Amino acid sequence: MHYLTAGESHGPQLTGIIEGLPAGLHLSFEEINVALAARQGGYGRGNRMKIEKDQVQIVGGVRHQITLGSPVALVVKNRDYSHWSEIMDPLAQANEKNTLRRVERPRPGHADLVGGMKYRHQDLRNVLERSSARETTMRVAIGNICKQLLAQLDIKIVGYVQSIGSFISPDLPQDVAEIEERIQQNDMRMLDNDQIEAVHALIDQTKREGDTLGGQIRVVVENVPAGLGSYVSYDRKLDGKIANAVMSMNAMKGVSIGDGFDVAHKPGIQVMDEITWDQGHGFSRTSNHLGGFEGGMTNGMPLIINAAMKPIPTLYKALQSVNLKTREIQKANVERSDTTAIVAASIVIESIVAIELAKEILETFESASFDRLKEELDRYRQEMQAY
Ligand code: EPS
Repeated sequence: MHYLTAGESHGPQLTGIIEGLPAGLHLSFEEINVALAARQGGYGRGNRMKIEKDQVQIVGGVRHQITLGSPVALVVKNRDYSHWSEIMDPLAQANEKNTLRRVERPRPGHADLVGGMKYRHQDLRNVLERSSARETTMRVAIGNICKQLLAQLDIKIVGYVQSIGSFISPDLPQDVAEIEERIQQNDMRMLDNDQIEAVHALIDQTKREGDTLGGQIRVVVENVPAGLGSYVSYDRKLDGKIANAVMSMNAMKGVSIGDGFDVAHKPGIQVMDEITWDQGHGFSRTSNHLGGFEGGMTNGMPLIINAAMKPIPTLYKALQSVNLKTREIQKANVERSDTTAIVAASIVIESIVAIELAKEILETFESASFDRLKEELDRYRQEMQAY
């Protein structure tokens, strides 16, 4: 399975095509729209999210809510395009009026400057329109389809906010249902409700200062069969593929598995997960420091993937930049933005991990028909248990 997205932040629409989904998969479009709404939410988002009401349209590959095995084509319209239709018109020739909102003072930390240098753009709007995290809308739609596929194979996944500023979730539950219940009780997708008021205050204060915040995200996946991915070649290691995909999300600066960077300063006895066996489950581990991966393969324990997001680079209190035309030192362009998009990012990273897992499963097992895929996976699970 592979996919492609296209579309600019203030262009007419976002478009996605997924190739390689099995036929016979039942899809709920309501569920995709719920995920899109969740991506728009969270405390600390800016005004763009008040304009948009993201809804997916399916324009290929599905009939009567069931996939056909042909490419699935998706569209999400940008409502904001009505305000930008002249400036973003794909067909009109450039003139004085439709080039008014030029961006010439690149924002430090954004793709603006290097994107302009690489693609020879003098108006950096040509970079920011595509490098904007608006693109992740389509990845959430595609990710939710993959999440539905995984759910129908009894694999559950959830992404949540592990930390923002100095507020860190105290414990590490690995039970997806428990995590879901706890994060639905607040608008930060955090485990600990008691912290939320203080987190809101931090975001409000940061906004007043014209500044932004990043944070950490954790994704937990439950009931993944052992043996996905492979140790035999570097490019078949599933933890590597997931890390690559997580880093493809805007603003991610770190990715780790299980105890992550902490393993570097712990002795081996505290890091390895001891092996146990029982008749009902077969082999398992007594702990999960390694986050469900050994030798680049899933080991049957829950997957734990962590991601570190840098603060959004668009600052209302602009940092130093250089004007592309005059070469004068000036403040960077100020574009409308969010104080933090960490909640949105937790949905996006969850989606990205779902996509990578779905890809791996569809590559490992026969995948023309969803029912046959399920039968094969069930047989494989039995074999793993009996080993
Ligand atoms: C985003 C849409 C964008 C930003 C944000 C994420 O909308 P606009 O640029 O119209 O305000 O809110 O993108 C950025 C912060 C960025 O630097 O690109 C979205 O849909 O998630």
